[in-house]
This record gives sequence, structure tokens and C-alpha cells, in this order.
Amino acid sequence: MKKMLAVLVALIMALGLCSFAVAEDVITVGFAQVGHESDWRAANTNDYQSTFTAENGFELSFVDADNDHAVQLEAVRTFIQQEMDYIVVCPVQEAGWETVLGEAQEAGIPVIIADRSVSADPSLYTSQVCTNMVLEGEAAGNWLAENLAGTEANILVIEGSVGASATLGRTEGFNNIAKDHAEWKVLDVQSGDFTQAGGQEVMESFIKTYNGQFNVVVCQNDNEAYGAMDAMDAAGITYGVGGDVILISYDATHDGLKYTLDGKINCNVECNPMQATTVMELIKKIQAGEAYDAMTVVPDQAFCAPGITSAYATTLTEEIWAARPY
Ligand code: GYE
Repeated sequence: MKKMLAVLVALIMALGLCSFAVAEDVITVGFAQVGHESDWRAANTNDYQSTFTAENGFELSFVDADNDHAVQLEAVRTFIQQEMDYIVVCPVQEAGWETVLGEAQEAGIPVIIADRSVSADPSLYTSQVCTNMVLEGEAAGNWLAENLAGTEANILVIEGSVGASATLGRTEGFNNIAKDHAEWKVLDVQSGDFTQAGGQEVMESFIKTYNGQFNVVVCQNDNEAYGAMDAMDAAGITYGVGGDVILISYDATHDGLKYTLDGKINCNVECNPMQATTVMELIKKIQAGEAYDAMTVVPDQAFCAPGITSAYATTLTEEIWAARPY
């Protein structure tokens, strides 16, 4: 009887230790997301929520900063107080991160900057996972130069959110190509905040001022392009393949590429939102004390509408579109 009791006690202790070990193994991650402004963002958020799961050994605390830098800083400070094992930030804006990153470093919490970048010195954070926004802008510019083949362009640009690295990078990349084309004129640049409503509003005001004077519209994401298309439809302006206006977009999300497949968007430069697995693998390496990269660039490609062949973009087909993961 005594022996049985001892075995039972040992068993209970082992179970207790075991469950203690499991609890200890769970990696807590505070994730400060930009917001919910676009289809791209929704795909990115879903990717994190379906990757950083309990089955994969994580507990994810998700904060939607609603495109507000101050809210995002507050979220990171809360994660520090909560002693998260890791903090992942998709920064609303590029500037203004030095102080809070210093605080996380002081607390010994590794910070991974994802999707967009920050202007803070890389010594202030652990690693970065991103796409190359400058290359995305250059892809759009190169495609346009090839497509226009020396003919004039009067361009309207609907930029993304002010101060976001996605906006700054795409603008810089596009301008790198535009500067070599004396026959191109950028008539105006306004922010549509990466939203459909923003894209529509900016396009409506562009139409009021520049109707009949433009032949290229560049939207820095798909949602802005949806809004711009609505505004052009309402004004009777044709766009896309065979239209009066060449429409360029970024993101290449599911719906954005459908418009490209249908010839409404001429060229759509991909930005890959599926970054969570790369971030998870990085965390596992850090956790295991293995070497890891200071920066991981998630590759993208550009697509153009059927009927267009390009050295800079893949001509979209029904098969390619149907096989896309997002
Ligand atoms: O292009 C846009 C989103 O940071 C790459 O943010 C991301 C951008 C993306 O709102 O749709």
C-alpha cells in the first residue's frame, strides 16, 4: 500500500513537472500590427494568427494600432511590461522608434521589425523581415518605361500612408526610373492612406483638377486602385488594357490580381504578405542560440495583364492567378 502511494505521488509529481515544463516552453509574442487598412494587411494578420498558434508552441498577443504611431508605441511598451519573450512590430511609420526600441533592449526583449522598416539604427533591434519596397517601385517604373517605349507620360500618383517605409520606398524606387525619362511628368502626388476610400477621394480630386491631362495613374496599393477605379468609372474615364489611362498598382492581392487578369490594372507589383513563417523560423533560431540573419528579404515579383509581354513582369494567366496563396 505504502509502495503504491509512493508510486502515485511520484506520478503526480512527474505530471506536475511535465505540465510545468510545457507551460515554460510556450513562447509569448507581442505583435504590434499596423492596422486593418487593406486586403494586404488582412492577409498578413491572418498569416500571423494561423502561424503563431498554441500547436506551434506560441502565445500571440495581437494589437491593431489602427494606423496610429502613438497607439503602436503604447502597445510595445505594454508588451515590455508584460515581459513578452519576443516583440514583433510592423511599423506604421519609419521615424520615431529610437526610445521605445531602447526600452525593449534594456528589458532584454528581442524585437523583430517586420514588413515595413524603421529609420532607427539596426543595433536597436534584433532582426528584420521585410520586402524590398525600393525594388518594388523600380519594377513599376521599369515596366512603365518598357510599356510606353518613349512616348509621353503624364502621371498621377496616389501614395500610401505618409511616412510609412512602404510609401517612401515605392516612391523612391519609381522616381529612380522616372528621373531618366524627360518625357515623363508627374503632375501630382497625394496620399490615399492605403485605403479604398482614400484612393477614391484622391482620384476624385485629381479628376477635378487634371481631367483630360493624364494618361498614367500609379496607386501604391490595390485598395487605393479599387477606389481610383470607382472614381474613374464615375467620371467616364477608361483605364487598363486599351483604355485611356494606364493603371499601375502594388500588392498583387487576390482581388487586385483578378482586376489585372481582367485587364483593368495594367501592371501589379507584388508585395508578399506571407511573412509569419519566416519570423517564426527566426524566433526558433534565436531561441536555440543559433546564428540568424540581421535581415531577411521576402522576394516578390511583378505581374502584367494578359496581352502584355514584359521583361519586368510575368504575364498573368488564369492558372497563375488561381494558384496564388493569397
Ligand atoms: O502595400 C499596403 C498595406 O506595408 C507592404 O501596407 C505594406 C503595405 C501594403 O496597407 O496594402
